[in-house]
Amino acid sequence: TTADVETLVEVAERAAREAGRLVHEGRPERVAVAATKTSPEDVVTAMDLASEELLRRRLAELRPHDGVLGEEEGYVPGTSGVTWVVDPIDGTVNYLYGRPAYAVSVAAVVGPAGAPDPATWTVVAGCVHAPADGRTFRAGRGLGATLDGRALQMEEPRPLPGCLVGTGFGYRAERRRAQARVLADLLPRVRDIRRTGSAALDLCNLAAGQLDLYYERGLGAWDLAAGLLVAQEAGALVTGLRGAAPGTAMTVAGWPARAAELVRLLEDLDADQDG
Ligand code: LIP
Repeated sequence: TTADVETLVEVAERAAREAGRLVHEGRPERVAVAATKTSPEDVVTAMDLASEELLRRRLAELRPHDGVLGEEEGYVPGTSGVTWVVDPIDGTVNYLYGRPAYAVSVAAVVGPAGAPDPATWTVVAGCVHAPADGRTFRAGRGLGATLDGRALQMEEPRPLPGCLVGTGFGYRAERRRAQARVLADLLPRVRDIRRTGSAALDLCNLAAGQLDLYYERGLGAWDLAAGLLVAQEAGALVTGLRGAAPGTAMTVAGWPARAAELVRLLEDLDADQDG
């Protein structure tokens, strides 16, 4: 029901804000260079773990019968049919360098038994909280999406050559070579490309009109869940290639007609293949 969805959105926001505070206030001043005792990467990993632990603790307290899937500690099933899909820090490289484009992403999903899968889940509530730039995106299925309480509604963008397109890259060299090849074909056909470094924020920025389109290959469920709902509730089509659901193979998001155009282009470029 609407009240149930509203409750889940409240829980998502409360958990995301709390973890966001921990991550933001706990970031050492000069984490990127202060590599005396541990490496900067270790600091980030430790904060990822601490943030996920806090999320799990708070969700267990507020929603004791729900399951949780998190980037760091995997899937713990529940009994209620609701599973929380959490990313304790989305945009860890930005976090490492003190760049503000990182966020805590918390979503509630329902679907078949087992670990949540973007091919079969329904995301019902989500919050993406970016503590360093002080923005909070919320969405409830059927209830719309907001940024800091203001309703988000996408507008029809310009034709493709005028579109600002967000994307992201995987971490492995072979995947990156394939992604660079796709980019070489795409870049001359669009206004410009942005690589923000947080998939969750890319989807939210799309909802807020700061991007016209977004695509990325290789997303994890935790990168995708909350941002997907924010984008959908703001009017975006979020889809995969060749009729597939959005997910690891490919996620494309944007104003429906324009997203469909980008899907066709990415299909022609075999953007879902490494070869
Ligand atoms: C990252 C993303 C980034 C994407 C990377 C990675 P992390 O998440 O959100 O935009 O391009 O592939 O998944 O590792 O910072 O949680």
